[in-house]
Amino acid sequence: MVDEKVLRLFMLPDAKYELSPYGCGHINATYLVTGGEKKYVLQRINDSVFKDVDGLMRNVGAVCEFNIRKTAESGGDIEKCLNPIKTVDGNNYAASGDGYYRVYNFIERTISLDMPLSAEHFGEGGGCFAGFAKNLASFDASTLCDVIPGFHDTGKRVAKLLSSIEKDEKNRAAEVESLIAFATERASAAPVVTDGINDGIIPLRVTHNDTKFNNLLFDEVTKKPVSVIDLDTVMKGSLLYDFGDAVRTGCNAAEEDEHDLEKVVFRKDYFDAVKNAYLSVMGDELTSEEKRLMEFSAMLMTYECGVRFLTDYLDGDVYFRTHYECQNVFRARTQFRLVAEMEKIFGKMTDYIRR
Ligand code: ADP
Ligand code: GN1
Ligand code: MG
Repeated sequence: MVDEKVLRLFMLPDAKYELSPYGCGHINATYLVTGGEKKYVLQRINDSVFKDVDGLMRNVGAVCEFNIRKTAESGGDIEKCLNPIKTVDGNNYAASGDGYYRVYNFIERTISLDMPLSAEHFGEGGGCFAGFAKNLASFDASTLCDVIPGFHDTGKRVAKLLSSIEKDEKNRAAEVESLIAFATERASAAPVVTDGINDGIIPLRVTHNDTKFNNLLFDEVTKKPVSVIDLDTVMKGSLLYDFGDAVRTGCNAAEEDEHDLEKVVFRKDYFDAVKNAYLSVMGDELTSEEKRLMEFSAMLMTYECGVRFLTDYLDGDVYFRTHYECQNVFRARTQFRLVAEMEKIFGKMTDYIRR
């Protein structure tokens, strides 16, 4: 647990603040800060995941500022925008002891949800992510640093899995043979989106890159989406990454680490709702190749996430926060089952290979 003295490094009104662990992200350590007139969110930035904390916080600062300006221009409520609180030195993060910390305004009267409440609700959430991409369309992407190079380069993710299988440092590969087989059978489809980018038929845009459902905040009463959060991975990317990753969490009827695979049902009505929402916001800008690959991207991003969970299990659970032994195996199993369910509706991933 972090010491609340770290808060003195930030420009916060004097008060006797208290910290309590908050949210259920897999990467940063998040604390709710209470005791003052306003609440805040303190995060210890995971610097083994984000090697360039300074570059990361420059991205976050610039994107937040841009988003606040756009929101104000369109008459929106800027209190609902994520906004890093300055340190006493005028920075937007502070180094303290063994780590790096930042403080955000707490977005009041909101909740986060791991799953949408209905197909229509998922459409609204997906539309909010699409609106975020649209809002940032005029942001100069060349000013953003690649916080995690190749973050959604699925081919590279598969290559990393193969190398972890080869090393098998924790002697775990034999236990997960069927998952490894599932991953390798589909490996040839991994580069479809990156190939499209390299061929110039899929455009690069400023994208969020981590559009899981609990990276949205909802009004606690109306349950309407009010904010996009977790801006750590905002970089140049394909909108297919954002669409596909949103489908991964929003269309699964079960938890990300569900143990009972029978419960892992792909909700096609949720998919239709989110696809329509994306098309209504971004439809005019999408190329025909992007439209062709919307179903595929849902399978690809779910597959990629399964590959990453499986790799992390083989590496000894060093990347994603786990709460019990083998959680990464359950996470990978669920992702792969969801891919298999999608393949029944959309056709095999490998059917989408163009070249
Ligand atoms: P991680 O990268 O670990 O996923 P997030 O930035 O997504 O971290 O934060 C984790 C959780 O904390 C979110 O899912 C949300 O519930 C909550 N949260 C984060 N920032 C805020 C905020 N500014 N206001 C309210 N809740 C927040
Ligand atoms: C992580 O930070 P969080 O929990 O929102 C991960 C995503 C994965 C997701 C899987 C920076 O997201 O890429 O899709 O877990 N974020 C990072 O649940 O690796
Ligand atoms: Mg998060």
